[in-house]
Amino acid sequence: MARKPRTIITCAITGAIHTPTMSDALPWTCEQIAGQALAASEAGASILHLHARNPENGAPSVDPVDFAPFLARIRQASDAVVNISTGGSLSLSIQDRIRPAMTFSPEMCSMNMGSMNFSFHPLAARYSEWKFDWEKTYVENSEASIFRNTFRDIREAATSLAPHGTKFEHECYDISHLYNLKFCMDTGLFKAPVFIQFVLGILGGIGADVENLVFMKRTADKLFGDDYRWSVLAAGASQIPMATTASQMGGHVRVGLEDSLFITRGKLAESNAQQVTKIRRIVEELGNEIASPDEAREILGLKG
Ligand code: KMH
Ligand code: ZN
Repeated sequence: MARKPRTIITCAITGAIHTPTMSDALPWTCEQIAGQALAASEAGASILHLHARNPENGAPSVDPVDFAPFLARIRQASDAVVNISTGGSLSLSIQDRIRPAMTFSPEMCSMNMGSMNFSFHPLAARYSEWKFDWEKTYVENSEASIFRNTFRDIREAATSLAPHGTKFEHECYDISHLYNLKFCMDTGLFKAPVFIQFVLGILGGIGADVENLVFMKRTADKLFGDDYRWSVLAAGASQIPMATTASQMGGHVRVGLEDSLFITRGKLAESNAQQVTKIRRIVEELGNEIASPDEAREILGLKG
C-alpha cells in the first residue's frame, strides 16, 4: 500500500514579539519553555523552534545562559529536532542574534531573508483589549519596528554558522525574500536543497491568504525547481487555516504561540500543544501522516 504523504509540524514555542501580559499561556520561564516544548513534541511536533526569555521578567533574551537549562531538558526527554532562532529581537545586532546558535550548534536555526518593517497586525482581534499602542510603538518610534537583515547580515550569519552544519529555516516574509534567497544561492552562500518557511500575515510582509500562498509557491517553483522543501506559518488567527491549506498543497506546517496566541479566531490558546494537537488532527483527517523527528531529519537532510 502506498504510504501517505508526511507533514512535518514545527512548533514555535514563545518567540520575542508577544508579551506574557497578552496571554497566561505564553511560556517564559525555563521550566515553562521546556514543559511546553516537551508537550508540543508529545502532541506531534517534530521540530521545536526556540527563543529564550529573561527568567526574571519575560523579556526576549539571546543570552546562552537563558537557553541552556531548557535545551538540556528538551534534549534529554525528547528526540525532537531543535531549531534555535537567529531572529532574536528587533533591536539586536546580527552578532548577538546568532550567539545562541553558535553556542549550541543545533540541527536547525532560522535565517531571515530580508529587511522589513515588522509588527503583528495591530487591528487583529484583541489588540485593543491588550491596549497595544501601535501609533506610539511603531509609528512615532518607527526605528523600533525595523527588522534588519541586510545581505551583509545574512552573509555574516551564514558564514559563521556554516562550520556547524546547521540546516537553515529560511524565513521569507514576502516574494522579494525568495529572490534574495535565490541571489544568495547563486553566489554560493546557501546550497540546495533549501528549506523555506513562507511567513504570511506579518504587518510589513505579504498578507495571509490563499492567493498569496499560491503566488509564493509558484515563485519558489520558478526559482528553485525541485531544490527546495517548504512550510507555512501564518501570524494570528490565520495560523491554522493557512497551515491546513499548506498541508493540502504538499507543504509542511508551523504553529505555536510565537506566531499566534489563538486556538480559533478571538479565543486564546491554552498551550502550544493545543495548537499542535489541532493541526495534527486536521492533517491526519485530510489524509496525510505527521512526520516523526527522524522522518523530518530525512526529509530535510539534517546532520542528525
Ligand atoms: N516570529 C516569526 C514570524 C526568527 O525567529 O528568526 C519569525 C521568526 C523569526 O521565527
Ligand atoms: Zn522565531
